[in-house]
Amino acid sequence: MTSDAELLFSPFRLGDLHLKNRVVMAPLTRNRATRGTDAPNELNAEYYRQRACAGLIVSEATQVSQQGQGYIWTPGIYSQAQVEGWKKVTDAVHAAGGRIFIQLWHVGRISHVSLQPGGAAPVAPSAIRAHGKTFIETGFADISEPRALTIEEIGGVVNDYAAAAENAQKAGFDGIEIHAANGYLIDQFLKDGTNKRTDAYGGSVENRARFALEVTDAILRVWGRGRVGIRLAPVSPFNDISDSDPAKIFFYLADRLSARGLAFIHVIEGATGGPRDYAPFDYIALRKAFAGAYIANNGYTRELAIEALAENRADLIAFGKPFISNPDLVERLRLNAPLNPYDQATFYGGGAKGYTDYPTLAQEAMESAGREGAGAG
Ligand code: 8OZ
Repeated sequence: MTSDAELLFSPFRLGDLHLKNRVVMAPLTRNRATRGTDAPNELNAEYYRQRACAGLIVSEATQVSQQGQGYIWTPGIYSQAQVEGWKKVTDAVHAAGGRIFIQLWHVGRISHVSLQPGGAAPVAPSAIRAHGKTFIETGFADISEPRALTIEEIGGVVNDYAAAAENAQKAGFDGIEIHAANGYLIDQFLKDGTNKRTDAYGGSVENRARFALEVTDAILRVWGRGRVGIRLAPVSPFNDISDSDPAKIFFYLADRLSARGLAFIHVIEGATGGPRDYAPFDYIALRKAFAGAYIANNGYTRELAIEALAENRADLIAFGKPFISNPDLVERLRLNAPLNPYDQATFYGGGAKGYTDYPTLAQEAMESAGREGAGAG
């Protein structure tokens, strides 16, 4: 193995945490929380335990309130049952030698009335409906028309994040990733395609970043800066979102987050799950504008990851889909072994199939030895 490849498997100090390697499991929505309570369960604990080889696991996006939910069977962190469910997950990951942050999520306008408290309209910075579908009990459905949050309500949503951050401590997480990407509530405030407010939360970059920074500060009061990071998607159009000048808002935000000593920014480079060169953006400059660690994400292969670390364009690399189908992804990357293909049909919803039944290399070897044994007999 070349020394360039070794970097991916070398330890890293993230905030005040020691990570055993530079491979991050990206947050992945799987819609397998317990029906009715949205609490994580034993199957979810087993799934995360299997993937504890990652230097850091970022949990699937987890709603901070029922209002923050936009898809069926995604987990929450606002009830006692959810805290207890997540404790099973964190205990399993820690027992297997892993580290896990929870990704805190409010979907804003990307929701459906059937998921909202009292069947109400989803909330957003401005009453602009997203073109697209969400996933509800009966299947895909058009995203509902949102209503604009009042200025008084915004403080309440910030409090929901703070309460969720406290619950995350009770549930035994190692830290928090704030989900500010992919067209959800924080991103909706940041970008001018979705934020048409004329109060202190809209207009200038300072105003559009206000909500993100208030949420960050509320979480920092609970956790301290060594344990908090944020996920950003400067140019991604995912969930019908756009901004007229992404560099302006994201460089401002990076500067303000850097001043707060946040542990990391986790950046989706390009279009989420799509082209990395979707729109021009200087990620190297963004990294330089931020004092903490830079986690790179989106379409990284072993080769791209090794190259990004060797060229000092990132500190850590987050892998998404490869982690779905390869519980032992770190070992496979280390050995440059083939990866199991993933089955897109089992990404969202369902049970163990396509979730906890992907084999490790060792299991594959045992199975083929078993077959050979049977053939010889
Ligand atoms: C896929 C399906 C539903 C939600 C994201 C939380 O993109 C998500 C998500 C992805 O950040």
